[in-house]
Amino acid sequence: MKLIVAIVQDQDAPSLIEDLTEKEFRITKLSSTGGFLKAGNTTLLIGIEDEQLDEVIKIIENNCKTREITTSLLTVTMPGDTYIPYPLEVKVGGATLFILEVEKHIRI
Ligand code: 2BA
Repeated sequence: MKLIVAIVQDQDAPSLIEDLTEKEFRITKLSSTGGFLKAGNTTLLIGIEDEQLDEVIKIIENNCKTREITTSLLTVTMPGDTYIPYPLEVKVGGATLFILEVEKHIRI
């Protein structure tokens, strides 16, 4: 058995969850925040059998898009201690996946 930890963009989460639950996969949805952009994203925990891995990755690929966003995250120091926002282009991935081996899964 495997546990997929999938970090996806909030916009992609509803359709992804719908497609996964339709195929009878079980999911836990967590609200998360990216460390770099400090913006909300969605983390899904998906427990699956080994042979289901390719199918789940395909469903994630079909639902999650890479987007380029402009953020004013960085600041530039100006003379006199003035800070001005510095626009930065960031490509946010369709999904970041961590795939872990599960030693034991118990449902009580
Ligand atoms: P964030 O940390 O908010 O990162 C958003 C995007 O900003 C990243 O997209 C990447 O393009 C860029 N970025 C992140 N850290 C950076 C840095 N130190 N310097 C320059 N650019 C940086 P993705 O790589 O697609 O990541 C999307 C979200 O997935 C991340 O949001 C984070 O929540 C999660 N994530 C990605 N890689 C991770 C990892 N190795 N461990 C844990 N979470 C990860």
